[in-house]
Amino acid sequence: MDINWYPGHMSKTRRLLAEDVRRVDAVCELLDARIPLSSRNPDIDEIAGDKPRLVLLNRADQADPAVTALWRGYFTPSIEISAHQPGGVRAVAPAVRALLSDTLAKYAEKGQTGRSLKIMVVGIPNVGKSTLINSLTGRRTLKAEDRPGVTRATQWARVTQAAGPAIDMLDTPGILWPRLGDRRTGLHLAVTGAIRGEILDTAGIAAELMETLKDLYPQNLAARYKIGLEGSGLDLLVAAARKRGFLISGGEPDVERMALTLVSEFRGGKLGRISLEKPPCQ
Ligand SMILES: Nc1nc2c(ncn2[C@@H]2O[C@H](COP(=O)(O)OP(=O)(O)OP(=O)(O)O)[C@@H](O)[C@H]2O)c(=O)[nH]1
Ligand SMILES: [Mg+2]
Repeated sequence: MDINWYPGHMSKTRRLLAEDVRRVDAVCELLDARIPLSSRNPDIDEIAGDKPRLVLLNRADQADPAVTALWRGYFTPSIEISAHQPGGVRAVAPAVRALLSDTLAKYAEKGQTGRSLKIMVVGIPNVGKSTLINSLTGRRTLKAEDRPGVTRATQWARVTQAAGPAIDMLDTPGILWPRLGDRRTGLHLAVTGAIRGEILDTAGIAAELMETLKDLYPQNLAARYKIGLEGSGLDLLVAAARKRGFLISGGEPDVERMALTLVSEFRGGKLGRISLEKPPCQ
């Protein structure tokens, strides 16, 4: 995939985060539950250093629940969340307190009962970091939109809890890493919306997505587009375009339009709850 993968400002953000991490007690790493491996920034290990870390498998509402359960066993500690729903983030504060139980015990020993826990929230663009923090604070102070690159600077927000200490959360701009591992990683980041649409070859990506869906979720595909599943991803895209009546002049199928439709319907959950990646060796 030939794209401008690593915007210049990201190395600067990376350096800033490496500074900020010194001032926090722990790091919450947001992954997209549909693509946990592809959405895991390999640079986070270096940025987070030896700080305690909690993996949050976000967009659980869009992922296959059985597969998410496998991922929870793969990453420890980890929890699944749906950041856009207040009820979908209930497990976060207790998990943070459990992660930092030693720190809390130390504060209690020193009589620092009012002291807050400081958490840095990191993850790739558009995974839901700002949305998560807004749901936790119950306020929409952070800008969150369905496109990558919305948050441009770090910002603190305080989460107060009925039980337990306040949690200060640092929202951060989404970051990618300089070298994309393999082609599949790029495909998965593209179809889930972590990479900007206008720099992508949508037809190529949609054809590959068709191919993947045919392997993993054939029933969902057949039910949504009422097509047979013989042929390549591109063949399926053409068949779906015809079925939908997406035609260009001369009666040829409008593959480009169908490609945009498929990606947008996948992102919108119209194909059902789908996980594109399973833990290795399962
Ligand atoms: N369905 C669903 N949508 C979500 C979830 N979490 C976030 N979103 C949506 O994803 C989009 C991106 O959310 P943001 O919070 O702006 O993402 P971000 O990680 O802050 O992105 P950057 O600031 O660009 O790094 C928004 O439209 C959210 O409503 C989730 O768990 N489920
Ligand atoms: Mg953001």
